[in-house]
Amino acid sequence: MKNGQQQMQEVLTTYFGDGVRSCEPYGNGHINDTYLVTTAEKRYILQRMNTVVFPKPEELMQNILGVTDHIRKKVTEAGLPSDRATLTVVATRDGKDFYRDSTDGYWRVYDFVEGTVARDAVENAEDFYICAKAFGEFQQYMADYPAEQLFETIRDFHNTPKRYENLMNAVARDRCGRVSSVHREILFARARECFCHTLEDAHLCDRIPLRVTHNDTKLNNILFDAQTGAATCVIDLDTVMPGYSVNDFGDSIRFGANTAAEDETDLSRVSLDLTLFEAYARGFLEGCGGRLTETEIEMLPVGAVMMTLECGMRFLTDYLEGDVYFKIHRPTHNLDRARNQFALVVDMERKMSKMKAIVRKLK
Ligand code: ADP
Ligand code: GN1
Ligand code: MG
Repeated sequence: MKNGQQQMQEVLTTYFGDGVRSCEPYGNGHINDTYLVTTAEKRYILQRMNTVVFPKPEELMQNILGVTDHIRKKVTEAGLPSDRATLTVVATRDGKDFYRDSTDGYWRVYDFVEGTVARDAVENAEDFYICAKAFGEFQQYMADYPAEQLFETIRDFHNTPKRYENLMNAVARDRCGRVSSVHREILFARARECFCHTLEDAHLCDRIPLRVTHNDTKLNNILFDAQTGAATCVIDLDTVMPGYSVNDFGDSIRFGANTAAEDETDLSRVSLDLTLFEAYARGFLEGCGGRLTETEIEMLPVGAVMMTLECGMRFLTDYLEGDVYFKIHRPTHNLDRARNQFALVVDMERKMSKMKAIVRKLK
């Protein structure tokens, strides 16, 4: 049986022979194990794909190759430089797009997108506007992508009623004996059960369409040019699937327009920054280039509350299930995150009419 270090050596040799100078953990993602690999010539991102989260890594990689090819083509057609505009998958030395190691671990390598930075917090409204425009443009690029070619990498990923159901199932199981300590949080979710259906119902009544969306529009899933601050590359393409545009909007607001970090435990610091909300709404609408329908635009604030509530329920579910999904760095990390997201939901509900007024003004 190989230990972790031997396993890593096997992977590095498969990709780089004996050319590796260093290999260090990298970034702040919650899902994959990410490493920065340096060779004499170049830098790379090596990721061990999370097969608990993504049970079919072959399909996942097929999606990524399709999506990155498509974006590269679109950018080239628009006469823009394409070298850093999307992720580039690097093949193993024997030409495979990913590597399955001898213990069934799945690995992939991307070119490191040089001269860029990922940010974990919004520094100013202008940066957030730039991020919004990039995620909006991403939807434009993907508008003519054949959705039937995309595998559903995580079933019911943003199906909020299903997320609610998962939470209630976790409560019933109480696998780790934690339910007694989170009654308030469970009641909080229960009180919003009806709201969870808003977008699914709107879709069923043909009020909002399914589009090819990113589905994980966190600020740190965009790389900014370190010199100019321009958005260079949308990354973390694991969840590109059919979804609702308002959820792509909402997930960015959830993360970036929170006045506190996602895991801040001092809940008095958690609130929705309406200036950032407005900057993002402006950028997103511009980026989408007039493609969103009137109803989608009207429902953008609903997307913000939906993604925040859903994410809070997902963190709470994971806490009850024993922290098996999201990476944690302290024992109550998922609970802290859930409480934080629920506090943000409360502030968003309070500010709903203001969010609506902003969106109406920008329309
Ligand atoms: P996760 O799914 O765990 O969030 P990501 O694919 O988002 O994993 O990668 C985690 C972090 O690694 C990103 O937030 C970013 O900082 C960095 N990163 C990922 N891919 C690249 C790349 N090709 N070039 C530079 N940085 C990258
Ligand atoms: C995860 O992979 P990352 O860290 O960009 C998660 C998102 C959550 C987010 C919460 C595939 O995003 O859905 O909103 O954590 N990604 C997946 O921070 O579940
Ligand atoms: Mg990420």
